[in-house]
Amino acid sequence: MQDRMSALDLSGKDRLTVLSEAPLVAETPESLLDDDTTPIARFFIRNNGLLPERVEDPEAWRFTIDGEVEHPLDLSVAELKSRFPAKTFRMVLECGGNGRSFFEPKAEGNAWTNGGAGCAEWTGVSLRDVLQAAGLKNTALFTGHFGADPDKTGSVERQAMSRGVPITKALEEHTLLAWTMNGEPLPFIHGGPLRLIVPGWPGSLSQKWLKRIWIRDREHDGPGMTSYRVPVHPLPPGSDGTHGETRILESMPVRSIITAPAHGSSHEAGTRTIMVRGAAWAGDDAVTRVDCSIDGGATWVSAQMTPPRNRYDWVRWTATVELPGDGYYEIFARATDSQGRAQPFRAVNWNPNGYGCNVVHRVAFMVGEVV
Ligand SMILES: Nc1nc2c(c(=O)[nH]1)N[C@H]1C(S)=C(S)[C@@H](COP(=O)(O)O)O[C@H]1N2
Ligand SMILES: [Mo]
Repeated sequence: MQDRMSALDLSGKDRLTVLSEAPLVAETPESLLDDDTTPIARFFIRNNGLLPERVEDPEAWRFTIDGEVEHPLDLSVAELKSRFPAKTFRMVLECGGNGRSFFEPKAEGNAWTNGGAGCAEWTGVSLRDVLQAAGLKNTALFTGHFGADPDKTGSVERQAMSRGVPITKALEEHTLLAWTMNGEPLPFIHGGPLRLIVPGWPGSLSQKWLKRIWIRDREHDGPGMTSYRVPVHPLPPGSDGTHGETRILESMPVRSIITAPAHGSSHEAGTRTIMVRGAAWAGDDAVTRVDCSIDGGATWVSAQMTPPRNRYDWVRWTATVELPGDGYYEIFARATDSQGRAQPFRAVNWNPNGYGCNVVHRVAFMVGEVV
């Protein structure tokens, strides 16, 4: 059996950047997010506690739905598959702290650049269909999610993380109980045999190793519910944030990443055209445009976007950028969402836990010899 304390197991993973060894947290360099569908080998990892016991038979994995329901359910993965229609959606999963390292001064927590995100094909059933079978009572207001992973001290009684969503989010068709990732059985490290996918909102809601959903008549109060909050009134950078009103972080902000060329790459002397490729997504909203600039935002070239396959899929985009000569360049990519919000150049929304940083992505490259 695998040692549950040995957290640093990156087998099957391809050049992820480790941000923390115990618990294991690893992000994907932007240039490795160049595929339309993020391969499992390149999908980021975020654990908050230890790993649960591995199971022999994924079909026999059980989970329960209880609380404010007429008929509490206790179902195996096999029963889920046979009782409810399976759906596949390609959807972004993004850590709530993605982009944190761009805050100044440094905010507390894992120093994500833009690689705490990936876009995979998830197959499962809509949580909504299962909740309908359980029969929601009028008092059903919120969910509480429970996984099998013990917390950092090894206590199975204490959850590593247990967050929840307002019932309206749980009832969206795209909120899935998933057992397949990119057509393969959901890998253990990504929460297999069964996990939640709550798209567009912080990844912490997408409970891995799912054992229980508690339907509640009030906001859930599990570990993790007091974090993932952002200030209602803007704070001066570096303040301790112990004062002032906060709200729960829900939809993630619009973000684009440049996946080619790679940061720090060199291109042949005389190169005058660069094909820029990337991805963009916007939490609950749609991406309406992506623009690129090589002059710090003085002029912009608009990107061609491939339409998303379904809601919560990312947009892949390309832009052709003309270069006036050899030398050093910085490309910026800036996405705009369906509410007209574009990515900012500066992270003026500083907060102690470093949420919501979506500054434009910058990639520097050279054409020709370094002089
Ligand atoms: N049971 C459990 N589920 C969890 C976590 C965890 O520590 N334990 N981490 C959450 C966080 S913070 C994120 S960002 C995503 C990461 O999913 P991944 O490791 O598959 O990329 O899982 C979420 N689900
Ligand atoms: Mo996260």
